[in-house]
Amino acid sequence: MPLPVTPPFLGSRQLESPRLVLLGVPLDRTQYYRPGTGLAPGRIRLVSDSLETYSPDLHRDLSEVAFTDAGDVEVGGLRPEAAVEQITREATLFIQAGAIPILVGGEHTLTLGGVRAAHGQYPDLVVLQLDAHLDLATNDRGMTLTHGTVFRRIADEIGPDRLVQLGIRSGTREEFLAAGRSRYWSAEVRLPTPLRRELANVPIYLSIDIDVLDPAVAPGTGSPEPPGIGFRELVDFIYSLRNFRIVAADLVEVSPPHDKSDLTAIVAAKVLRELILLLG
Ligand SMILES: [Mn+2]
Repeated sequence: MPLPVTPPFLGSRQLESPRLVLLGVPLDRTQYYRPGTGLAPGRIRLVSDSLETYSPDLHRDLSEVAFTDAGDVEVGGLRPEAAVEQITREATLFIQAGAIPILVGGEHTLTLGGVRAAHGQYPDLVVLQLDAHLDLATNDRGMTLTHGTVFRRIADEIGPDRLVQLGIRSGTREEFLAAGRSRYWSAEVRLPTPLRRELANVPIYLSIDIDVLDPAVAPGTGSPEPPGIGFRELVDFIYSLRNFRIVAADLVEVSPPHDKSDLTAIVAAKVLRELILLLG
């Protein structure tokens, strides 16, 4: 079972059968330029207390949502492959119990665990990735599973036609060639109307890399990539998924040691609040 944490995320209640479960995943193994994402789950929980439980955009309060912070997945000291197996096991338990897990990273590598858990239950799963980077490398400094290769591994497992990549503005020539096989990719954070219709009744895994935002908005991340969208655009996109079947989600790559005045952690906490309220 996950480790208990103090304090839990804003508005968390201990419930028999929660609809939404937050799981911290302090995985921080493959970030070579500047590590720090392992500290994010704790920091995001801590700063979430500075927010209100009520969203004026959604007219909804966390007290009206069956939401539990279940603590952290124990990934300390594990290699990425073993950590991903641990994440898959724990996320699967919650999905089988009828809950929507929201994984809070940690590095983007953890998404493979969340996707495996969701794909095990929903074979027609589509992964919707919001990210500055394609993360489609076949190999990253000799390693096959890192936050730079994770969507290549996901495409290998569920099929590239099950991957939608938005906000993209960075990758190698080879990664952009690989992105040509994805269901869709765009620099914009927007779904064309025909694709929106196609995805309307499909189970969706939503993965939000905080670096999809402009580094001016979210400086505390491992691989900042100017330019990028603003906070308003990100939450409006999330609201636009209101009628979609989101079965699992994650928010990754916040790096507290590189943050300014906890700004990125607060942005992440507010994105999570809106996502929890929307899905609840
Ligand atoms: Mn990423």
